[in-house]
Amino acid sequence: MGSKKKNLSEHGGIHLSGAAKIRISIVVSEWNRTITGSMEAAAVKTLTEHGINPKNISIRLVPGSFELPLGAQYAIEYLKPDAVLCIGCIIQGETRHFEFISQAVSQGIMQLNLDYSLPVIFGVLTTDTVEQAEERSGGRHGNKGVEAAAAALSMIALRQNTDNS
Ligand code: DLZ
Repeated sequence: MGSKKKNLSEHGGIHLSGAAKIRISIVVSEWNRTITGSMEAAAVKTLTEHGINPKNISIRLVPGSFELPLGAQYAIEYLKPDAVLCIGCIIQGETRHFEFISQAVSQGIMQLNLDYSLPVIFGVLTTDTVEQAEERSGGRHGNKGVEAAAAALSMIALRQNTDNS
């Protein structure tokens, strides 16, 4: 069902000022680490391609996606970033863990966005199978890490443009 219009991987139109001073925190789930590792690497590549200094990118690991919101909150409070990327991969299993974790994580991340008035990006795959997750972390459906980085930069640019208007 994915359409080109919905794919944030095509991120040509981000107009960012002072990229070299922008600070980004990436919080990554260790659960499904092969997949989250590919997303993390793609996110870092996208950020540096847009002029973010690698020294200004901090990466912190949390045990699973459920811990992403608190990991992001620690990053916000201690590292003072301009945006946080939360990267995780939740795969549907036999239990209802999938629904509980997915819902808790998305709500926790949204709450941080509004409480801190800061872009906290939902870079979390929620798939039925490992194969679907692989397809979205460097396979035929792109890489959610690229999209997460592009979304963070777009929101920073939006804030800059809103400040200036
Ligand atoms: C427990 C659990 C399960 C069943 N599945 C996943 C998953 O697919 N992806 C993920 O990121 N984490 C999973 N976890 C771990 C929880 O996110 C969390 O780390 C533990 O419940 C401890 O709070």
